[in-house]
Amino acid sequence: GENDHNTGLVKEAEKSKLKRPPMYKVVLNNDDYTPMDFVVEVLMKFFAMDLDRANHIMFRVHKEGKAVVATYSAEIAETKVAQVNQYSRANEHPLLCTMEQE
Ligand code: TYC
Repeated sequence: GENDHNTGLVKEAEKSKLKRPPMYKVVLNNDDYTPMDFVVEVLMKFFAMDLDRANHIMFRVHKEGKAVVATYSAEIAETKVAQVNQYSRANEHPLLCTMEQE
């Protein structure tokens, strides 16, 4: 930006004001026990995916071990992770959802 020539000199307070909020990847992890249909249901219910997209992401997790489902601000990512893990536990499945800063 216009302050780039001052990058090393501008106050920390001014830099923080200009910085974009950190974004977080919401990750779905594979396991040996959660039924494929339940994973697809979760992706449709909490991430507004249609059936074809949910199946595609589910199989990516199944084959690769994990996959990024979506990227959000910290507060939304935390909410999605909590909702998925609570719903999985309520249905007695070990499905694990995690988040990582981009
Ligand atoms: N591996 C599971 C099975 O064979 C399916 C599965 C897919 C589980 C994705 C978790 O995040 C997951 N039933």
